[in-house]
Amino acid sequence: MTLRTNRARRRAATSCLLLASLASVLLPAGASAAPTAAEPTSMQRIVPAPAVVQPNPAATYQVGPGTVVFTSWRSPDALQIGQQLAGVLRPSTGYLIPVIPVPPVDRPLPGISLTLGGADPQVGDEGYQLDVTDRSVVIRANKPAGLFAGVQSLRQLLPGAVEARSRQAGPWTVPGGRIVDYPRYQHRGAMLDVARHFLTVKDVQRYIDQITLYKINYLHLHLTDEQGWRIEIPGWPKLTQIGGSTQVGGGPAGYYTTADYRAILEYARKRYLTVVPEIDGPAHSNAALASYAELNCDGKAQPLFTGVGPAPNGTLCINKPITYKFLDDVIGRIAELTPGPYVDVGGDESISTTPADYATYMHQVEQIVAKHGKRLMGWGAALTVTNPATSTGQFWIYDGTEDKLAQTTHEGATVVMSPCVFSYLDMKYTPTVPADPLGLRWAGYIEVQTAYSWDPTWVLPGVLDSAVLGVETPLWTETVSSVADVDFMAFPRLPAIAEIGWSPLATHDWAGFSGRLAAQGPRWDAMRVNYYRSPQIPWPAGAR
Ligand code: TNX
Repeated sequence: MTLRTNRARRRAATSCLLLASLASVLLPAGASAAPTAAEPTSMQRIVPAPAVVQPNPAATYQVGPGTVVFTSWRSPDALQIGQQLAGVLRPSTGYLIPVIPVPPVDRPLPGISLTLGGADPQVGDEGYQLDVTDRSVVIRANKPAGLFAGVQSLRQLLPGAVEARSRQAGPWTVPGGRIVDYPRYQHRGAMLDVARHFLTVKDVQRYIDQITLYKINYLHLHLTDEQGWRIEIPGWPKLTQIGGSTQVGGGPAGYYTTADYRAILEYARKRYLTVVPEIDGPAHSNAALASYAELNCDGKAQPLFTGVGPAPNGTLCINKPITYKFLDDVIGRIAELTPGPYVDVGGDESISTTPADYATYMHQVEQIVAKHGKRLMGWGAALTVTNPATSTGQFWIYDGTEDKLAQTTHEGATVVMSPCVFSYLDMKYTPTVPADPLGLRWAGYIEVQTAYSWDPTWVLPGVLDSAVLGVETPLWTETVSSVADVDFMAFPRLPAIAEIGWSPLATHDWAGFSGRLAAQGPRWDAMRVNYYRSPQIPWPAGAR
């Protein structure tokens, strides 16, 4: 990271720390209490906290050798979700767990039922009801996404060992009671930077498995930056041949072929996760400029850049028509491949572009995005110039653009909250954790309690409440180069952000959260997640 960017970012970030101190005043009582050692054993152990939980200590359902998963008749979605659940249960329990579509019944069948339709309307499209008695578990939802969410809760009601891929000792008890659950915000995102260090399709799928367990429903893929171009674009083969050849620190890297990208999209679709592809510009573009000489103002290709921070000349040439032909091809291609509503155009840290040139670039780009039928998403600065009515901004820093960003929400823009001092998963937890070289410091240290101590309603002053779509937690990968690193930086902070996005504000409570988070430890052990054993969390004895 260059000193210049680091210092500028740090200055911009610290004004946010003032807001952080407001958190204790604005959040409900209990939010700053010390962690308790009490490990929740009942239904109250789910992260993110469900909207309504009514435990029934008199009842427990036992998954046994005869347990069957029943799914709604003639619903390929329910069947698929049932098979996913059986895929979790079979290896660890050793049971057969058949998945059987059944017609509607008056009384729950003995077993686990995944039922589409007829749920309380207040649970909407992503919520669910979960009823556990001695005889049955019934998850009922209006839409498949809700059934999927209910299954994630059911997994968390079972002992963590259920996640192991080899046979474990039971019993496989589900605590009794009723849950009625639905999200507070429609957008609960995670961003993965596959440009600074490349992550394979398998690595991304592993992350998808981890984040969807916490009801994350958007995956923002940062596909291009100074150090790498990671997506194949027909007609522009050198983007991946040259731009995809390396990464931070040098050495070989990689890119997604169209088939690879489709594999990510399909894996995400089956987990009710919407992919938001990002093509950053006009800055953060050295990989493209190294691939094609004609994209440079002087017609000379940039050398590849494998350092950290901005490349010396990593900005696209604003006044060359080929820049926009290139963007039309790139954005057109990813719009064609990606089913979700957004194409993200970046727009961050354009320090070497004049405001007029920045506006010229963004105005062209927003027309290209609209032409290809998508909604523009961009880092906060982009919204200082784009049409608010057709744009979604991502708030990340107090760098002078935030007032304008907040203002645009009164003119039709929507916004997603990624405050760097709370939600940046690439920051260190403490001055010494993780050990160098992993983790950055410029936005401060983010221990788990800090990641949990904010709310989307106050983090961007002046924002229109109804324009806040939700939250997103970015993982930048300048220092992150393996799945073990990804695990360590994301867990246990990512579930904190997921809870801020999903759970009603009334459930926000540090003591409760830290206890519920502790219950995830054995689950992550079973999943072989390399999580940070934060001393702030009362992990159960025996957790590795
Ligand atoms: C700022 S957040 C950036 C990224 C870096 C990150 C490192 C944002 C929009 N820009 O390019 O990777 O800091 O923490």
